[in-house]
Amino acid sequence: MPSQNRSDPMQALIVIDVQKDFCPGGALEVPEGDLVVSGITDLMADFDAVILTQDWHPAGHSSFASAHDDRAPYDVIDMPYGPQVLWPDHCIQGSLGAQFHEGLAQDRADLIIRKGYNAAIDSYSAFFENDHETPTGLEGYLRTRGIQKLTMVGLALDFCVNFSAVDAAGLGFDVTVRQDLCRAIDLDGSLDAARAAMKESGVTLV
Ligand code: VGL
Ligand code: ZN
Repeated sequence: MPSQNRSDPMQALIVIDVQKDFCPGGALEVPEGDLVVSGITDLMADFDAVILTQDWHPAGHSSFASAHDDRAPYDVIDMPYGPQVLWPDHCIQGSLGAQFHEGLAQDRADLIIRKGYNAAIDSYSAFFENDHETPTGLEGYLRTRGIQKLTMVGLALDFCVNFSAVDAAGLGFDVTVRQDLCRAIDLDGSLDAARAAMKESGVTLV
């Protein structure tokens, strides 16, 4: 339920990247990604605030394998900010695949925060780009609204949900991840590593 009492902490639902390209048939499909959509829409009524993130890359983004000579999707390269998985082209600004899944009640969102718009750097987290220091502005938004408790759901559990949850916990937010409303890509043990990283950061996994 939304907070009844003024002294109750404001609670936000953070919905990560529920976009067509991350659903079956999309450019970077997450297995069963579409199965979380109706449950997420149903959950929105229980929160004081609903925030959606949208992966939003310019064409030719440096996280795309196609932007590098002799590289294939899922190769890992060294970028100035650390290792970077190379992805198929996905969530290109303005494209159909960048749109939210049609079952997601996007009208319920107070805020839609886009990320990954800088060509030279990827941004898995809703809080910081992959250099772990360039902010997206979401922290300031939450703090100025007095929101301290976050529940995260969406795609993909082992990438953008994981990085968002770990960063939020590191910033001092109280973070719960609803795994039943997430799905993972699971590259080379990335799901187990993500679960361990979230637990280690103090994220509550349910
Ligand atoms: C994501 C890979 C690349 C995600 C976004 O939403 O988890 N993964 N861009
Ligand atoms: Zn992306």
